[in-house]
Amino acid sequence: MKARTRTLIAAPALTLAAMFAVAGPAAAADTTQGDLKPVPLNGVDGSGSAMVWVDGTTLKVEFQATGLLADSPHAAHIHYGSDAKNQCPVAADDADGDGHITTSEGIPSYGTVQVSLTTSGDTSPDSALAVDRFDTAAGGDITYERGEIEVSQALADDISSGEAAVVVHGVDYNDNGTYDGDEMSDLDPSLPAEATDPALCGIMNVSQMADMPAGGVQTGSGSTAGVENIGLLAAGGAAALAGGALLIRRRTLRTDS
Ligand SMILES: [Cu+2]
Repeated sequence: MKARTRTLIAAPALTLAAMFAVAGPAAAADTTQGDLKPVPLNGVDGSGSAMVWVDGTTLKVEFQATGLLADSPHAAHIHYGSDAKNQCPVAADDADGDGHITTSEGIPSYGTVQVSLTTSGDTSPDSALAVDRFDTAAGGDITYERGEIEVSQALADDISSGEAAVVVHGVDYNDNGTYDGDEMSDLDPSLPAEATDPALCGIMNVSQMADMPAGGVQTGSGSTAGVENIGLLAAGGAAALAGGALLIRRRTLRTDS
């Protein structure tokens, strides 16, 4: 009889845990992915791949790229435009016919900067050219991972739709191993065009792989992620009703958009 009593007491706790597991952030994540390919005309012999997980209004982004100008900062962004083609540029997008695709010439294809894929600090479009906070591609390679990137609900929905682009910038037209040249950037006239013209681009299509990577939306680089998860679980029971209301509100917003 004691065992049965215990089971009855334990049951509500299990139910709450199960509710949280279903309504929790990890289960709600949308996964998008795409291959990074050279932007035509820009002389890049590189490649890569990227994944973007959307969990409510929080993003986790991973990308790998090779064949970039080594040891030079490479601005990287998520681009999107509601009135863009949401494709990567083609050679015909060289509007001024100078033989290169500038960042601006790519905007009708991939849209404007929505998220700056910096290694630290701000990730808004304000940091689009924060050259001291982008990966410098040691040996020409970048392995990027960052979680807990907060965006608006509208942008989260746009990315979840599978039409956003990951664009990595920075090329070397004259093949001399550094950003230079007489042609200046269309984004910042104090920088060479080589420093900002797009190198690699990929559209982040909706993925069949539904799972978040190990560590979820946490950066996963230390043991604190586990501690935060324990805190989340502890708060989960009390917050279950509030969380449910939030999910309903999100769905409403999504329907309206
Ligand atoms: Cu960009």
